[in-house]
Amino acid sequence: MTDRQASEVLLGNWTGHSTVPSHSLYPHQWSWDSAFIAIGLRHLSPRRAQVELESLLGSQWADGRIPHISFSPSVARDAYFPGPDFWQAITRGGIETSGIVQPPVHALAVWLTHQADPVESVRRNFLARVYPKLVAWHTYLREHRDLGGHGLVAIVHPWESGMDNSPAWDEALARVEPAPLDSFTRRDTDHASNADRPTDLDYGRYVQLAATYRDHRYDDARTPFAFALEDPCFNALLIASEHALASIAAELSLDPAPHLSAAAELTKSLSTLFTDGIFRARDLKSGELVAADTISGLVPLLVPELPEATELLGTAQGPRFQLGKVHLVPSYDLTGPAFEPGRYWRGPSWFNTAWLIHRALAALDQPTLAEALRQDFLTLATDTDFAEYVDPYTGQPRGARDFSWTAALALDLSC
Ligand code: 2M8
Repeated sequence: MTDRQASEVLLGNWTGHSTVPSHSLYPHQWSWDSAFIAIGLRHLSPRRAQVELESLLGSQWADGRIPHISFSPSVARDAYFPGPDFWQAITRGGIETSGIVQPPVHALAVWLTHQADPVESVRRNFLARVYPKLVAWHTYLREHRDLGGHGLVAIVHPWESGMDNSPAWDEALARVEPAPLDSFTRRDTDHASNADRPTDLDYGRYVQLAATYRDHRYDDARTPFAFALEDPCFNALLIASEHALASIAAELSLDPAPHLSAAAELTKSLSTLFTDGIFRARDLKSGELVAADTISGLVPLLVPELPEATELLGTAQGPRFQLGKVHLVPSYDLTGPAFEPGRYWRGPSWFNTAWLIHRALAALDQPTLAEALRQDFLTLATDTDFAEYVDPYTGQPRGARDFSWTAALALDLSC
């Protein structure tokens, strides 16, 4: 793996103030992509990594939410669906955005970016400028999105999980009346194979859910959410980010205690999602834990001092995910009834989740597993031209190539 190839991908996808995940499939700025991208960019240019995160935070709403897409005015309005005309959301600063969110990995990215070059960070006053925005983001999630009252954040759209067509959402989505298929035009299948993407029926439901939220002006108290689930990955990343905020606060000579206590409370609440050796999403409509094991349920391995860590690590290595025996970490249970090795979040292995699991393994003092995962990651990233995702059995590339977070995280793991 050469750092030069990864750097070229990142430079090619840079737009002047942020990085597109892929010029063809995703030609705007995505929220959690930007966080992962900054984690790699910090090795190329710490300043550019700071700018990436600052520009994302520039699209933050007055209520604190960081929208999942920040639309670029220089890209055709219909280049991506759903585009700005669908979402009808604009910030006070005049930036057009979507109205939903994505997993909160940003504070962790900010902290890692700062650490890459503390002198440049202090010179640009980076932490002091972004800290209040990150606090507002977490406050939005905790105050507006604890829809179940369990002390956990709920997602209200599959896109909010970042794992759009995960089998974990099937049952909840089946209750949603899809928007008529002739009422919108997909653009994703212009750039990627139909077989690698969500189905048209999935899209009809995604559109319906987003339109309902939009039609209620993205008001969390008033929207009749047809889809609301507590996702383990989303909440685990919030916990990891609260720990990062504690480090940032200490660095700024502020009190880290509120962040540590928020992290402790969330960690306790997260335990209520643990069953059968893994974390599962709670469907707030049925009140039940969803009977589908996905990579989301392994991401809590990242949570410091997780009481369930040993059992969870056993599950990662067991038949459902075969950590160390297949490529990276599959997005869904290899033995599950809905497993498809090539379809997006229904089986393929992804580089961002592999990076999260690698980080967890290193923190859990599992050097052999961590190193094997790192080597597999670096080999696959270059062999597949930085693919968006891969078949867990064959390593065959799927989705986009020259994909930004694949290149960024490869750069991070090679340093
Ligand atoms: C994918 O999601 C978008 C919608 O947000 C899409 O399919 O059009 C997901 O993989 C998501 O996790 C990712 O952030 C986004 C951009 O890379 O693409």
